[in-house]
Amino acid sequence: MGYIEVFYFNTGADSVTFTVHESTGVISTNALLDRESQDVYSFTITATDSGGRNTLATVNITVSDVNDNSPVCGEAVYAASVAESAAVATSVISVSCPDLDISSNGEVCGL
Ligand SMILES: [Ca+2]
Ligand SMILES: [Ca+2]
Repeated sequence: MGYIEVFYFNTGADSVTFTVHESTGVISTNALLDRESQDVYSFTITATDSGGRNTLATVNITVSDVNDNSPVCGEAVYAASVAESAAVATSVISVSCPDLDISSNGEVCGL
């Protein structure tokens, strides 16, 4: 008989965040994720057969972004002055309100 029963174990540094089902190999989250805190996880899976032979594989998981942050302005109040003779389209002040999200979730518009 072959050693057809395989057991999977997560042995990497990020094994607290992800667990691997011992018999199915399905990897699941084990904690809430926050892409703005950590966007990539890497850990090692050990697959062991019932005869004790094993092999390793590296699992890299990227956390995709959701729009869970609002833009944050550098100042609560901006003050500027402009001459009454200013031409149309004269620049007055620039405000910056960056957004921690990425891609379209972090694009700030409407200023
Ligand atoms: Ca956002
Ligand atoms: Ca986000």
